[in-house]
Amino acid sequence: MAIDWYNAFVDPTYRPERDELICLFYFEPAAGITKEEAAGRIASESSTGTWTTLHTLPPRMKDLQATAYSIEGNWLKIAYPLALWEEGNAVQLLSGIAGNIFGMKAIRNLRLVDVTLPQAYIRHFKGPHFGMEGIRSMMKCHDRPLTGAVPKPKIGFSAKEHAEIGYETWMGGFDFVKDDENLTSTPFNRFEDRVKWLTKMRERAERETGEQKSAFLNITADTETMKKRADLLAAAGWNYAMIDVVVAGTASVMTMRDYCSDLGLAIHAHRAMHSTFDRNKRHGITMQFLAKLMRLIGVSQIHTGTAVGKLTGSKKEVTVLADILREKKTGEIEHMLLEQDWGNIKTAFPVSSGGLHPGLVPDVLDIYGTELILLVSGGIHGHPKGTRAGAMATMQAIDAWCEGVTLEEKAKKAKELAGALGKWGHYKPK
Ligand code: CAP
Ligand code: MG
Repeated sequence: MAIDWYNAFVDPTYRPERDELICLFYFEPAAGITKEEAAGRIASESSTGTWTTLHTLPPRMKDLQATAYSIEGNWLKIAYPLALWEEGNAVQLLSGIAGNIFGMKAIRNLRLVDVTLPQAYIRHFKGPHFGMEGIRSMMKCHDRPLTGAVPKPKIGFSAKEHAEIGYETWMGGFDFVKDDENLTSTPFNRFEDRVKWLTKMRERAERETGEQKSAFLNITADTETMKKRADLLAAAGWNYAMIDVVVAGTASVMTMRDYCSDLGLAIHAHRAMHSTFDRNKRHGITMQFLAKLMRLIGVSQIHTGTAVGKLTGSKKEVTVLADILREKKTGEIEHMLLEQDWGNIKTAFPVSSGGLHPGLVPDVLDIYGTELILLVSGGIHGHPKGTRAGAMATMQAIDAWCEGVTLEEKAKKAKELAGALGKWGHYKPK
């Protein structure tokens, strides 16, 4: 009797069924292991198999086996029967396709690049509550990027100081104030106090500008605490909650999607910790997959990068991430993206943030167009004339792009923008 049966999971003649999940992996076999042997192990251990032949193997098991059906160089496609997966349980999906296989000795490197989710799988998920259109109606803003900023320095302000900076941000024309990913409820800035002070400042800014204003207050904590904080936000008339979705974990984000939806709260998803697993091009999980998972679960928006700012992510990656969130259907891009039809799942906003300032706004809008959330934080608070002038300079930069004129041209009549260009020009932080 053979020791193992991994080759039973490899079939280059196999053609996937319409209701099967398809995964694209990048893989490198360990020394002495062929690509077929490695592929068999990946398909086997992420579905029904194990390292050795078994005494008893009920025939129906065959129908549950995943099949490695395409091996092109170091690129592998595997088809997974629908019956393997619990309806509506994205956490279980990760246990399968992002589980043990990443630790196999026979695989030197493995990267989960993307997955095609069939309608038969997607229909068990609700997706985003509002969709981009719903967010735009909620914010009464339809013809430009939505804008926001995090008070900087990231953490250290009292709740009152934080809210006063928020007021200046709103008065400069921005739509949102955002907590930083590491600001939750610290001794010097308690969540409850921040809600109280920001609510006061929001009402004042809305009264004085006549514009709809909002904020992404960070509720990240254990799930029960997140529920209590979401209740507080809804009670104070807010329409958003922010969650660090990677560190909070897929299970709690699923719970909070429904909880926030019932409260009428959109979810702003920060992706802190994503770079621990998506930056290495040979091992880990891509941001494409994370963005897809979060749209499926139902966040309203998630960070997708700038290509020109201080954090990693190429122009191509950023563009692909925006499509994953905004498009009804996406086509295959070799070695990067599998085709996807989202069916009734609503859209989500890409969020561009990280080292941006007014001088980089045209670069970002050239990539994204106007369908995004643009977060410029250090890039407004660092303005020579302060936060409100920095926000005004950013709005002027957006106007310049929409009018098709250069920033320098616009700055002739826009002193805040001139001030920003004077300090940063078109500097790309690194
Ligand atoms: C940006 C930011 C965001 C990053 C997250 C920061 O501040 O608040 O957390 O953009 O990265 O803490 O760095 P600045 P990403 O605008 O002052 O740089 O968007 O890539 O997920
Ligand atoms: Mg931050």
